[in-house]
Amino acid sequence: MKVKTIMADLERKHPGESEYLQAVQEVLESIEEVYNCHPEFEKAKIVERMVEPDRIFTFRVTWVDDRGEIQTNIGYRIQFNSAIGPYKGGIRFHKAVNVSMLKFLGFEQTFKNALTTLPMGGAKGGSDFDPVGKSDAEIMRFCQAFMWELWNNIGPDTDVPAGDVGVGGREIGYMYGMYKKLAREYNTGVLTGKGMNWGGSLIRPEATGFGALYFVEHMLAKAGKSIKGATVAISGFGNVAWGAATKATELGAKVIAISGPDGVVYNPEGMTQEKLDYMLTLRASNQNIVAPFATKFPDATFIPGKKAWSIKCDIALPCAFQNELNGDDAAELLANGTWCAAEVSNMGCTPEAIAAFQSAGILFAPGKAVNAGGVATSGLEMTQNAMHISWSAAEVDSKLHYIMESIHAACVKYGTQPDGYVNYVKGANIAGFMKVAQAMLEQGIV
Ligand code: 2IT
Repeated sequence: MKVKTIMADLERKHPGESEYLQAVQEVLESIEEVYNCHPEFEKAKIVERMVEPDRIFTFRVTWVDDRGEIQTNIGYRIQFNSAIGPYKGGIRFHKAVNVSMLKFLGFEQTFKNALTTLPMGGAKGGSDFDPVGKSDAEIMRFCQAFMWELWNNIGPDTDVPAGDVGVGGREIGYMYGMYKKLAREYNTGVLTGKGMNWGGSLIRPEATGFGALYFVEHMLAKAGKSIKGATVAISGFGNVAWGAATKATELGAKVIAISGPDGVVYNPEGMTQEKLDYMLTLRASNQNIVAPFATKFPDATFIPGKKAWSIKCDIALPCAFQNELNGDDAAELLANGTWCAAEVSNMGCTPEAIAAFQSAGILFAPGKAVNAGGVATSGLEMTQNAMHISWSAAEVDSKLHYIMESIHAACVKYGTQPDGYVNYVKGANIAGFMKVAQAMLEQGIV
C-alpha cells in the first residue's frame, strides 16, 4: 500500500471532504509500515474497502418551529463498518454537520470501537439542525421528525445510535419515544445514553470524561508523573467537558479553564461541586455561551474571543470539536510549559498541532483512545439491556477502568518507539486497525 496513491484516489472520488480525508490520512500513515508486512491484507484490498462506508442514508427532516414556520434540515446515518459487531456510534446535531464530518467520525468510530474490547462496528449520524436558541418543544419536534425517517434502519442488533455534540439525554429520550411509537418495538437496546429509569446505564453520562481521565492517569503513571496538583485547561462546557472536569478535580488536579464559542473562562481557584453542576445548567440552556459562568462565580474571569489554550496549564484537554487546537495553539501551550495533551473530543487537534506536541516530546494521546470510554460504556449499556438487568455505578465504573487500562496497554504495545517514546497515535491506530482488518479478512469478500 502506498498512502499517497490511496489518498490521491480518495481526493478524486470525494473532493472537498476535508475532515474525512484528514482522518483517513492520519490512520493510513500510522499503519503503512505494519500493513506492508501483511501481504494477505494487501491481496484482500483491506484498506481500499475499509475507507469507504458500508452505506450512507441521507434524508430530509421537516418540522414546524414555535412560530408555526416550516423548517427543513438534512439528516444522515452512516453505517461505516460492521466487521466486529453491529453498527454503533453517536448522532451529532450541529449547524456545520455534513457528509465529510460524519464520514470522518464514522471512520474514527470504527477503530475506537475496536479498541474498547467490545463487539461493536462503527457508525455516525446527525443533522445540520442547530440546537442553539431552540425551545424544548422545538427540540422535541425535530427529534421526532428525525426518528420518523431513521427508525427503519436501526435496531438493537443492527445499528445503535447514541449522543454526540448537541445530542444528550433529553434528545435521546425524544428519539426513543418516537422509535417505539413507529417500530412497535420496546427493546431498550436500540439507543444508548437513555435515562436511568428506562434502560440507561449508571455512569454513561460521565463515562467519556471519566474514561479520558483514567487514560490520562495511566499515561502519566507510565511517564512517572502524577495528576495531583496539575493545572488543567479544558475546552467546551458540555457533557464531555463536565465529566472530564469532575474526574480531574476528584483526582486532585485544578481545572483552571473551560471555554465556549464566545471565549474562555479563567478559573484560577479550580472547580467546586457548585461550579461543576452549573456547567450542566449552562449546557441545558441551549445558548452555547460560557460567559455566564464568570458572572455567577466572581473568582472566575471571562476573556472574550480567546481559546482555552491561551491559559498557562500543565495538561490540555480539548473536549469540544474537531480541529479546535491548531498549530499556533500548540506552540502557545508548549511555550507556556504544557507537558501533556489528550484529545477528549474526536480529532480535537490538527495534524500540525499533533506534530508539534510529538516533536517536543510531550505526552500526547488521540481521541479514539482517550475518549473511547463513552462508547465503551454505551456497549455496557447494551449488555445490561440485553440481559434485562442494571449494574451498580461501582460495577460499571470498574469495567470502564479496566477497558481504559486495556486501551492504554494496547497503545503502548503498538506505539512504543525504539527510543522509548510512546507514540499513542500510532499505537491506537495500529491496535484498532489490526482487529478490524483481521475480522474483514476472515469474513471474505463482502
Ligand atoms: O464519539 C463517540 O464515541 C460518541 N459520541 C459516543 C458514541 C456512542 O455510541 O456512545
